[in-house]
Amino acid sequence: MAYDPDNIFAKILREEIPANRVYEDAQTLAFMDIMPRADGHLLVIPKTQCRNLLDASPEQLSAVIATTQKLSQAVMKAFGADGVTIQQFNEAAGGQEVFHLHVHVLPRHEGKSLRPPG
Ligand code: IU
Repeated sequence: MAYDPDNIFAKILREEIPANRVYEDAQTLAFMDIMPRADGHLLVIPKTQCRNLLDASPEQLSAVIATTQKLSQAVMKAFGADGVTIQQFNEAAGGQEVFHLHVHVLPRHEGKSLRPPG
């Protein structure tokens, strides 16, 4: 499937729309999810065009996963979490709503469920 350069995360990358950015390096950006399903819910994206996991290069995957690990450790510490859930959706049938590769980082506390989407 083709990459749409006007998807919302591409606009965040170009700073055409605001986002609560929490981390950035040469290859990745992370920002807070606008509809958090847990306190500290953030998203990690590659800076280069990529529709989803099915479309990702080894370099994009490696950069996104390295940032995901780093921020999982940081956000667990910041929010006193007991664990972290990593989620990633591919294509509409797989639950994807924004068509730029992104990984959800969801800090978790013992006995506490995720809030529903929306
Ligand atoms: P997806 O199912 O992983 O593709 O859902 C997209 C996520 O992006 C979802 O959790 C939204 O709350 C989130 N999001 C966002 O953080 N900022 C935005 O401007 C938009 C969606 I639109």
